[in-house]
Amino acid sequence: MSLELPEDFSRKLEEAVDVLSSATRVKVVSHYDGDGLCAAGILAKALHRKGLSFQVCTTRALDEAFIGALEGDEDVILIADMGSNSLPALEKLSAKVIVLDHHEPRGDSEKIVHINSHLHGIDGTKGACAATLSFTLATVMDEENWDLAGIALAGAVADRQHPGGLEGLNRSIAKEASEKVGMRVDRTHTLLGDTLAEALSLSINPYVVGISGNMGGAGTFLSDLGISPDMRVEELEGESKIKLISAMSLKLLEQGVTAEDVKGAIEEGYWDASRGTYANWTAAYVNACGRLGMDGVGVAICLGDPSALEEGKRLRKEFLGQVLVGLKKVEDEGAFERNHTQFFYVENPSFAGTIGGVAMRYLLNPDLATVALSVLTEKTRISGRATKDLVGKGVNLAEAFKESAEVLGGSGGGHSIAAGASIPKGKEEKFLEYVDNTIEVQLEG
Ligand SMILES: [Mn+2]
Repeated sequence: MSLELPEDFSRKLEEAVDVLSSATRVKVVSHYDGDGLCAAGILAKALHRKGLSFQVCTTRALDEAFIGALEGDEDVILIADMGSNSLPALEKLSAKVIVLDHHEPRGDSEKIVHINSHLHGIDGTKGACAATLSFTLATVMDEENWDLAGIALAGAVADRQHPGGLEGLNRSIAKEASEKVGMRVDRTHTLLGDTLAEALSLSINPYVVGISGNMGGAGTFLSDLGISPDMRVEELEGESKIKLISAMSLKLLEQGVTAEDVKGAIEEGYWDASRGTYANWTAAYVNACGRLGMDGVGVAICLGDPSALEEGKRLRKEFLGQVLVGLKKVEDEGAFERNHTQFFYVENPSFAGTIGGVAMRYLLNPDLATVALSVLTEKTRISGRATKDLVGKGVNLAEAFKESAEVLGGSGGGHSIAAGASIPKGKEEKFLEYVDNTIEVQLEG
């Protein structure tokens, strides 16, 4: 018994397995973010188990230059978390190309084995990510790969597809994995760290003013509740746990956070029995690796390397430390507001998406889309986040970013709720104006 999938989706996966079974050398290309690295780890493990010769590489962007450089000895190129918007360029490669993507595709291809959740009625913002698509392919290759279900869901968590509960393919995997490999879906708090004070001070989901990024503040908050700041996180149980979560929720309400995000202090947890850890924790470590440019460590964690896991724990603290500095700046200085958007600047573009998403939920105006800009040497990288509410009213950030960036000679895309763009430096003002106007049109439509 395997996953029940739409017939056209199953056919595509079979086609990909056929291509892989006759491959001599495979190149796996994936995105550097948490989901992309989990996808790479799953594909690497599955290819290794098949005894295939392969190489893994990760990238920030799948641009023309990068695609050109893919031409090599490999006869199969397997691209995850990207590719659906680069099909014409990928068609020029001499190798057989397989694409596993969950971003809204611009088209389809005859020549490429193009697997995109959107083409099979599965929403790529909530119902499927690159890691769950890669995992699905891996299970079609071999049932043995079901033990990688925790890595698949770590990808979904890294892409933040889980708040409010899993849907679509993600949910089917969790359900089936509970029978096959003992996965357990429960509810857990989001605190992760050695001591409670440390875990609270590193917390960004939720971001609690006066506590997040503030070890002293976190310690006082705990002491005032009669809980020892030095208590180990795993010892937090019973009454202390209820007391702490209630007090945090109260602080979030005072902070003006929406009821839905207040609930975010408790989230769905996916216990990965094959590894003895929560997929949510794996996601946190792997995500940090990618954000700090240590992509290889992230993939190694997915492959089960214990020393990589230790390194991932250290990198998570470093990553959050930097993200919290950016968030404190937003907390102190706020954002610039336009009619439908609010924007601010972030130095490091690798942190912009995280800072934008957290700032929108816990610090800024929830009625406006959030745009974080990073001005680099030649171009400006932009990351945007919308709320579910805005998307429900017609906002599609991917389209707004794509259209606005292309007019200015840049590029953009992503999802309706989270998008990215790259534009020539100096065109920021124009871009912000176009995005604001486009959203206005979307809201009227
Ligand atoms: Mn992804």
